[in-house]
Amino acid sequence: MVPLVGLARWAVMMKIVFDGRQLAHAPAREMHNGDWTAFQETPARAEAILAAIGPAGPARDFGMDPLLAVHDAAYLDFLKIAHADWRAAGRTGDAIGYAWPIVGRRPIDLTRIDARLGRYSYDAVTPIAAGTWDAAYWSAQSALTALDAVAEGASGAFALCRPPGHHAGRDYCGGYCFLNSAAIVAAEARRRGLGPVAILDVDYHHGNGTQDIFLADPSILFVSIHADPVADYPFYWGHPDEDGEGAGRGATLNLPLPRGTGWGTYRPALDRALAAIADFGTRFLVLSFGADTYAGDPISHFALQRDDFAALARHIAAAGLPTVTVMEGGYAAAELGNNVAAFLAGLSSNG
Ligand code: Q9C
Ligand code: ZN
Repeated sequence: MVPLVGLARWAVMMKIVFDGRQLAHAPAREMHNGDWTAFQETPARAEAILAAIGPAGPARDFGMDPLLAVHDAAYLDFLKIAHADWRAAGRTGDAIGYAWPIVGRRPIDLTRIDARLGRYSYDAVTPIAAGTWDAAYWSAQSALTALDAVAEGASGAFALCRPPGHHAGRDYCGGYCFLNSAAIVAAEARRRGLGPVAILDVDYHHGNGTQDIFLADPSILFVSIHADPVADYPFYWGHPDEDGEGAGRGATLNLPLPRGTGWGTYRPALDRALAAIADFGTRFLVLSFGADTYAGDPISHFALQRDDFAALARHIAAAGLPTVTVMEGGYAAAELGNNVAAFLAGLSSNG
């Protein structure tokens, strides 16, 4: 094998799961700052990561039950047929909503595709293409396969989830996400008696879907380090006063950071996150990993470098918890593979 000159080679020593059917989701474009631009969450992202981290094992099929433990059945039915309904309505291209029922409208059970797109989504960056359901289904199954490896005794496993999941809630898609793999893994880990379960979300964007799913649930801790939503997507979630609801008060922790954040600012927030995870009595960790905190990310504004991903991962690994890592965002195509490889190498290290 010819070593790559000038590039650190990162040895990734953990089970990696990916299913080729996850490539089927390939919308053409998204709404960005008032214009149509090329869709960022491309199949090429997964291919770049695979090229850098080595071969992946296939997903096993755990069926619909673990998905239904987190998502609304009517939402899943909608996702399965939304693109076909769109075509049946005489449309071309990808299905996308243009009217949303803002909070306070009655949940009327309408059938028109546009009404249903609005009902089950909250933004205009998440088109549904012909292959979306299949890709999202196998993305979630990859995550469940990674969980299975850890439940069988592996210290960690990585699911190359794509499409990502952390912006998807119980009954909505958004932020390029359809099925919330991190939440599905967390709920399934709890069901298997592996808890207490914590979810640590280190994607650049707040994991609003994951937060919503467990907001009133005291049994799963959700901790997120992300760009301050005052200035960044998803705007309406991820503020520091959001700490859970009802019985779930105290089981949500939001640590927003300013634009420009590098490792020096990030690390103290990570220490707080890990302290909360330890205090919770966590015995099983689900890690929502986004590489969009990278300095060169085209849609984000943090300043982490490739080596910082290794340091970030080593700090998390020092907690010594069985961990399922699921891929979320990361859009700097040329560096994405190396950044993910650095992160996974750091996770595999012992301290
Ligand atoms: N002007 C994930 O990283 N659009 N989703 C941002 C910036 C939405 C990101 C536009 C970003 C969604 C999984
Ligand atoms: Zn993101």
